[in-house]
Amino acid sequence: MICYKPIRKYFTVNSNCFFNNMPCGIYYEQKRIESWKLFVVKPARAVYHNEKASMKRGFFITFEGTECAGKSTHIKMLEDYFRKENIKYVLTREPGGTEVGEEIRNIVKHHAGENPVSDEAELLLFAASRAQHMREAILPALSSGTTVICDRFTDSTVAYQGYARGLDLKFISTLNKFATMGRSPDLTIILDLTPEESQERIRQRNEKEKIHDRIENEHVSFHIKVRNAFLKLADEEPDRVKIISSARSIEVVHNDIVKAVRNAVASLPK
Ligand code: Z5A
Repeated sequence: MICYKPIRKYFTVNSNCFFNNMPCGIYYEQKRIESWKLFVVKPARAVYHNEKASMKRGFFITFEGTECAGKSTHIKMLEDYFRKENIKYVLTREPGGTEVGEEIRNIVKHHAGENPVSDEAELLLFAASRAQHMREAILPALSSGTTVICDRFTDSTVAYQGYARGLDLKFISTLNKFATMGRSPDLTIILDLTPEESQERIRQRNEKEKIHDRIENEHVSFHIKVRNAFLKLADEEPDRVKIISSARSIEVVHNDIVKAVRNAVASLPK
């Protein structure tokens, strides 16, 4: 039952145990006492499924971008590609992806009561949706070896609540780690559009259907901050985050997305 499998400076104990249907590994810090040739282990932290604790590992892709950047369009096309290639995947979104998350989604997107949702409450609502989503849907899928495509994730919180609303970035980073149990995407595709292009697509969409959307209704300066934040995130983490211009034909954008996915899968440690 105890499998002492040295992983860098950790031992994994009980790596086959489950908690709330999720594979769970407990890592112990290892200290070697030379003269006795003994290992003294001390509990360090519990880590639910992650790549160190499991043999199977699904690929985790997130899509980000400003309003109307084409996420839904391109996620659909990527689904078609995965189906053709017989790649097992699940599609999900944030906020949402679970019953609890979908209820939260309705509040953060459409709350129109007399008293507005505060910025702080909004941040915590996104985090609550994510925490539920990770435990109930994303981690179990990844641990079964299924690819997960998620429409928006932690980078949206950094861009919207952090850079655009001005909430504390360090706190957001801690909150994101807490909600995700430290699991970050393997690949994040940011579909990039200038705010003007984005506003034009919103205008065209609104001609067909206009629904009250709190965040979409923010001033253009807010959306400029969001876009700049996404560009900065790509600059900071070039291995994970890829910017793909969405101001080109749908087919050209799709081909770039497929290339980015194939490259990222190929570069995963085996
Ligand atoms: N949010 C947050 O603040 N913090 C967080 O932590 C998280 C989210 C997770 C979710 O809204 C909101 O929550 C979002 C951020 C915030 N709000 N904002 N703003 P959502 O999920 O409902 O909405 P969205 O993510 O912004 O997506 P969207 O508006 O539905 O757009 P999209 O999916 O990116 O675009 P689309 O529907 O695929 O395309 C829009 C139109 O453009 C459509 O007519 C297409 O045919 C057209 N299109 C797409 N690609 C092209 C190209 N290449 N050429 C021409 N036309 C194109």
